[in-house]
Amino acid sequence: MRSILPKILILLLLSFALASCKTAPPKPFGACPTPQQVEWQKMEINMFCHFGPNTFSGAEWGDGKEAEDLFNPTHLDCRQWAKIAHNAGMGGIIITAKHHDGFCLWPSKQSTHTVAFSSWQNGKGDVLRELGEACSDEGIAMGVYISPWDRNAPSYGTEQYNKTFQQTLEEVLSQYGATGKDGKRRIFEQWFDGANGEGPNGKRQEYDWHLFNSTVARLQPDAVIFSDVGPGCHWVGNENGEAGETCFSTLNTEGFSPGASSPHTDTLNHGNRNGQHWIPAETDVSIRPGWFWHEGEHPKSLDELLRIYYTSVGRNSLLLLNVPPDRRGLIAAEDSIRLMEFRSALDSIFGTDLAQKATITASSTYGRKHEKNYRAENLLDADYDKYWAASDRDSGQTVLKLTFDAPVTFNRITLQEYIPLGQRITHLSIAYIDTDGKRHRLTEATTVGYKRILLTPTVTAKQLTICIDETLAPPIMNRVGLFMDNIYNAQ
Ligand code: FUL
Repeated sequence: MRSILPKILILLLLSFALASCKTAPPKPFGACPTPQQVEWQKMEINMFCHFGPNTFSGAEWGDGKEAEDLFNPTHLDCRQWAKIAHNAGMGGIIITAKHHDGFCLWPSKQSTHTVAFSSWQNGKGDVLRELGEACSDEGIAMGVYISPWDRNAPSYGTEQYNKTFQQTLEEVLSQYGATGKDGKRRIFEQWFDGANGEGPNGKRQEYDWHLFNSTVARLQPDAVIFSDVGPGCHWVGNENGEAGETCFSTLNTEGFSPGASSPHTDTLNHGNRNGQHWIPAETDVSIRPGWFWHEGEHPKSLDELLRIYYTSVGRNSLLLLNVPPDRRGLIAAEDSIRLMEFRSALDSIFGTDLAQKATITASSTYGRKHEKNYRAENLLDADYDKYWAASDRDSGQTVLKLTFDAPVTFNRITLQEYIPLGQRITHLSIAYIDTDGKRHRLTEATTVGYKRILLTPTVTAKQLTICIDETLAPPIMNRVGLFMDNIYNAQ
């Protein structure tokens, strides 16, 4: 008896020690986002504001020869823009600080084609300053579109222009932005247009992208840089609001640059499977036919906006919705009303998550049996950083099963991969068991990424199975949701 007791004690201690020891978290796979890119992706919808001389001339591309006095908003109120964006659930506004006509919405020292040379507010006006203050007050972020293509700059087409453009960036990125709690002005996204036409003297410019990007990184290290090829996020390849059904956030950029030398639009639309860099897609589309406000044009219908939401945010991309202010410098009432309808439709569709009623299990879970860090229940938890991970020894199919005490009726399924650890899923199929106990195939999909929304016929189910059958690495997800959309009827 005496000799056995210590052994039992040791065994007990050992098993206790084993039980309390935690498995190291799963390792990231492939190219992964920076924390800034994760925060950017969580914004989901932002507002684009095309505003400048074109608002007054009716053009889409000004030629750089327009008189400065043409720019003359009668009631500019950036607070109205910021309030509308905020109420529409958008996290930030990106303004065309300088479009292809070269006209600067702030008193730039690099140009004479600016607000300072107009009679608007006696040459003392500054749209960027007003927007920065408005965004700070509304608690939303500010970003800037600054076109490298400049149809006014006399030095365009020479090496000097790259330096002038760098100084232009310096001015904007060091003086403007939304003020954070620390009092610093922040620009959350720098938007670089790839368009590269002729300057005033008929010459084209070889852009020094390295100089431009490094200037942004130096002055606004947290800014996500948009261009056809990133480095922060990339153009989705069209202006219709449509990301590819297969949409990888990874992209191969070697040998490519923005503009004419960018990857094929089809590649931009789908990304590259297991691509070298994490450069997610941004879907830019206008609420109206033009990018700038034009007399006689009207905003898209609610149905069209919902379609765009499903094909952008619902396909692993961020939606940048352009809402152009009019000649008063205000967002027109019909656009603002449409945005509020859009917001309330999204709130009503996604307000009740029916998956919350489920008991959820996974055919495989990472870590030891007793560990709860990676369990399937995390898929129903709102905490972004709680996730389910499949066992790292898993190869082949992993099945998530949602079982309901009382059947649920739905037609939208949202899935989210935990992107800080990479994008892994490349195919899945979904089936359900109806109230009679019959099994039906429901839908299938390729990529998931940050967020995928699957549109299905309306079904009533006792059980739902998500079979993840093709991955680049064992799947890791942080959310599954089920919703009923009674507003947008197309599937
Ligand atoms: C394009 C520009 O040429 C359009 O005018 C618009 O600004 C759009 C967002 O990007 O490349």
